[in-house]
Amino acid sequence: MGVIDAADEVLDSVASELPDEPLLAVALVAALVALAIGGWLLLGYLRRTPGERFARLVGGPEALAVLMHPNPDPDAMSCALAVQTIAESRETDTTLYYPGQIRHHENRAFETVLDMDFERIEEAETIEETDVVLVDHNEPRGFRGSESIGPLAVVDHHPGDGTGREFTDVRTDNGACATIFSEYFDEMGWEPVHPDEMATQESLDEAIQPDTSTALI
Ligand SMILES: [Mn+2]
Repeated sequence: MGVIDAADEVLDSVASELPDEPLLAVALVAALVALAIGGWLLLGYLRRTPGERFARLVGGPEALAVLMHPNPDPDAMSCALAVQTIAESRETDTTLYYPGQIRHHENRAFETVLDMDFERIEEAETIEETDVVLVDHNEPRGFRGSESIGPLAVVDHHPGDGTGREFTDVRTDNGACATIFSEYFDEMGWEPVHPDEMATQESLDEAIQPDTSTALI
């Protein structure tokens, strides 16, 4: 409604005053229709929440890399898990990478208890995927060739100038990057699944699994 109705009205009024030249008339109508469709698409795009735009983006490529900052902490790890959850619900294979080490006891426990599968990298070549999403930092660092990575998307809460090619959501007033991803899930209408309901859940797409919600909290 709205744009379409308005375009209809315009088309009607134009039709009554169409020039006698048939080609010109056709061109005029075609231009108006193109304008109406363009406006409608633009409105749809603007109305989409950041979470929905992010989900569409990471659902695009066949394979996706998620990059955490060096020596990742629970915030970085939970965000990487959140990206994986969203991307894999859209059939995008996802690999989670980190430079440095996961050494602190609490960080190791986080990785073990939540049964996460992270790839440690020392150089950029290890990342095979073309599309990289950066979480909890906005400029790749801490490995050889990090400057060669041009991220597809950046989601972060630290100050800095790093941006993604197609998507940048940096909220420096947020205490945690995980808060941003919790909002994405909220905006998309995803609900957490209770561990007891895992077995009976028909599809785990568009549902937040216990590991992911635990990590984000
Ligand atoms: Mn953080």
